Amino acid sequence: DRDDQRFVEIIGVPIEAGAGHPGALMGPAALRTAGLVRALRDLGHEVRDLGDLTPNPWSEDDAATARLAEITAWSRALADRSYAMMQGGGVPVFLGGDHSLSMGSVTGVARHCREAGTPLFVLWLDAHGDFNTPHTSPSGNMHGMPVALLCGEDGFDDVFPPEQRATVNPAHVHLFGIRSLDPGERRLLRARGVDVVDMRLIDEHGVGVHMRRIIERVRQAGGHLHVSLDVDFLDPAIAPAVGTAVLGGATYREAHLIMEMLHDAGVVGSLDVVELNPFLDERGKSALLLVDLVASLFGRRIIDPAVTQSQIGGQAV
Ligand code: HAR
Ligand code: MN
Ligand code: MN
Ligand code: MN
Repeated sequence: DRDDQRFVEIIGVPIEAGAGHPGALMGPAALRTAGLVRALRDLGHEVRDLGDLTPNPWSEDDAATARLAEITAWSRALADRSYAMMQGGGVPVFLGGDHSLSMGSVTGVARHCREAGTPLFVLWLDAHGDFNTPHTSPSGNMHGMPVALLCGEDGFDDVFPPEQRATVNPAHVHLFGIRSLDPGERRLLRARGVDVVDMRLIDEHGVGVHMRRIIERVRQAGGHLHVSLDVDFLDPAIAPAVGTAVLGGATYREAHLIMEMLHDAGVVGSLDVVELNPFLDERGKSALLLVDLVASLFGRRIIDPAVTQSQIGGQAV
């Protein structure tokens, strides 16, 4: 299942109903403009761009529930599409759109993994825990809730019909880069035993220590790793195109190192790139950085390994 032997399938999910600020629906277009498809093809991958997803029409009669109705329509369409993409054997890349899209993308991946008997792990690169429920959310914004839905928390009964649901074991979720949690989600995360690698741990140990731990775990289980990359994981100085910026995020090299280690491990089977709000970008710099990070995840390196001669203890590194 090494990603460099499989084709890459890209789909845009221009949804912004889960976010407090408009603009994320322009995300897929900005990532294409920044050269995502070309960057992956230059690495030798077969890339298929499926265009943007279209959900079934939803009714917005009631202003109070219109956003939930919209997210429900997108989630159901995306869960089916994500499952079909997984069954097709490629590596799906979901371009957001706000983070509520992961309710659909990961649900489809989880259904595939359940049927294949493959343990599913999720690496959630984000400033936020996204573990609120409708009962705990201070804002009501659904982009702050997808992990809770995926882990089967209460309050999401209307999003998927029972036959479409597929959940993720909270003990298989790794939140990474976290620096903003609300009181309710903090309690829930602790109660469910979710691994939270916050920025304090990253500062103290470096990203490498924790990435090695997570990668080893997925490898030993023979698992599938879904990576969900929220742009606000990155420091807002290098990626300003987010509606919910939080100071103290990942640096340029921390983010690239994560992607490089993931590529070398060959464990990533699906990817979300979410929360890019091009309306808030500075001359495309966030979109361009995201394209470079995805390229690192799919095999771009600084130096050809054949050129590297560094050794530690007589072993090539
Ligand atoms: N935790 C806050 C809330 O629920 C903010 C969530 C913001 N979420 C994202 N995605 N931008 O991570 O409202
Ligand atoms: Mn598979
Ligand atoms: Mn976030
Ligand atoms: Mn998020």
